[in-house]
Amino acid sequence: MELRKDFLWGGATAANQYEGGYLEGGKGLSIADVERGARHGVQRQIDPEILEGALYPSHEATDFYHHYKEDIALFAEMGFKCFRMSIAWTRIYPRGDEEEPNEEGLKFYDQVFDELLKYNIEPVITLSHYETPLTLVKEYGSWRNRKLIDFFERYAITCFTRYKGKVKYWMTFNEINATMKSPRPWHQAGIVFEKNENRWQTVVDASHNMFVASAKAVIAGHKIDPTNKIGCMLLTYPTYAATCAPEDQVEAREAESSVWYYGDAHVRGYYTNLCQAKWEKFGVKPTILDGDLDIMKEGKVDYIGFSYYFSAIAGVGDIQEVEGNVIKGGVNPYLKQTDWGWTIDPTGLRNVLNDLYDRYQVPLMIVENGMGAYDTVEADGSIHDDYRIGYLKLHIAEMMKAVEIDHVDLLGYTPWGCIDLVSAGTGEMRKRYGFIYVDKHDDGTGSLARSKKDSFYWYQKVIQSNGKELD
Ligand code: BGP
Repeated sequence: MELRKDFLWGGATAANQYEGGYLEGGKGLSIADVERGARHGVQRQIDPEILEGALYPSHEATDFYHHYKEDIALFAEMGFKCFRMSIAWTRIYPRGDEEEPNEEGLKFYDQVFDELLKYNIEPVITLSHYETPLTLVKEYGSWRNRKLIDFFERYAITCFTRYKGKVKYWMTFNEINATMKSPRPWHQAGIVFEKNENRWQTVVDASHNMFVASAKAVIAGHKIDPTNKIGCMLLTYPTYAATCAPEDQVEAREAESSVWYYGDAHVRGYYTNLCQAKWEKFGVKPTILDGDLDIMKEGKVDYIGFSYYFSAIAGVGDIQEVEGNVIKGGVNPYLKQTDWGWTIDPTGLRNVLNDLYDRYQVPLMIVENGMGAYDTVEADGSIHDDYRIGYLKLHIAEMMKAVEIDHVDLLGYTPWGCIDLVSAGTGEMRKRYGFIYVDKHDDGTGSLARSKKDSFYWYQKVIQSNGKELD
């Protein structure tokens, strides 16, 4: 099988890490706006309010808000067929609970989408990418509270209606399964567990509320425009057994189960035996109201968007663990790691493509993949990022095998942070993913000037040849 002729080559970003303009155009505060940065290897600190004098990397980020024309022209020059970005919920509903949307916020995205369409670049939109309105967290307890279902549905309907004819590809919640996998699901669900809170009760309830919200959005999105393709977004981390001892395989399967719990709920539209087994293991049950299960059944997603950065290992013995930005995983002695300790495993991408497609039989889209790395700007301004090219080349080659040899139905590939942006995990700027360099630094300084790295020209060739020329 060949890669589709209309394969969606592109790049991925998120408003909270890229857009900046955090108070402009009537925008309200989101959970990202109270996260401080940036310290190497240290998780970002969350404050209840914005503290005087502290550094908040997302406030300006790399300023897509004022540079979108320039940036989109560069994406077009690379040959992008699509561009994944998120809408900041707080630009549309600054508090999250208003009856009426903020017209200025809606207008901003109209301009962005028009600019993309001018170059025939298809927008791929995440509705909620680590950007829950802060008011919903402080006044409602975030996704613990069912009221958020209605707020999210209203927001989604506003976007589907306003951008009808401009946007066709949507995703509901970014890396939603990390709500279960992460010890602090702040990014995914706006939740930091309270001292005596039953963590698992909160996890299954918040997740249930998000499943119903996602399904309601899917139902509404299809009604508003039947050509809409609405997906979920899963964080994947294929996990190998530490040895060939069968007990290690049991551990590996268990470690991966968050992917299937959230995949089953979104794609199959019901809680499977795996989900029920999880509830028993945690000793809890989600609070399910009348009608919820019907909504989940009706609001099944059209495709699966997923991120893939690394694989992990699991087993019954002692295993050395390494932290990703939202989850931990066992270190694989056969594989190298990035400077941030993330395991590099191109074959894992082929495996995960097969695992997802075997189980669900719906189209897939790789909406995040990449390697955070230090870049050096040479005296003449050039940036020789052969390490980035090396990483992406191997991953694309495995992706092609999954399509050509294994017949996986793949819609597109959008490497993460196609232009430099703020790291979600640490808030750093020096952890760069981009084909396009942005002059912005960890201390908040920098001219925000854009320049092309070597990988820019390499990716341009990859797109032009529809993945045939990787060298
Ligand atoms: C994913 C998030 C992205 C992105 C990426 C890279 O988990 O969906 O928002 O940031 O990871 O992670 P980091 O920025 O921590 O390097």
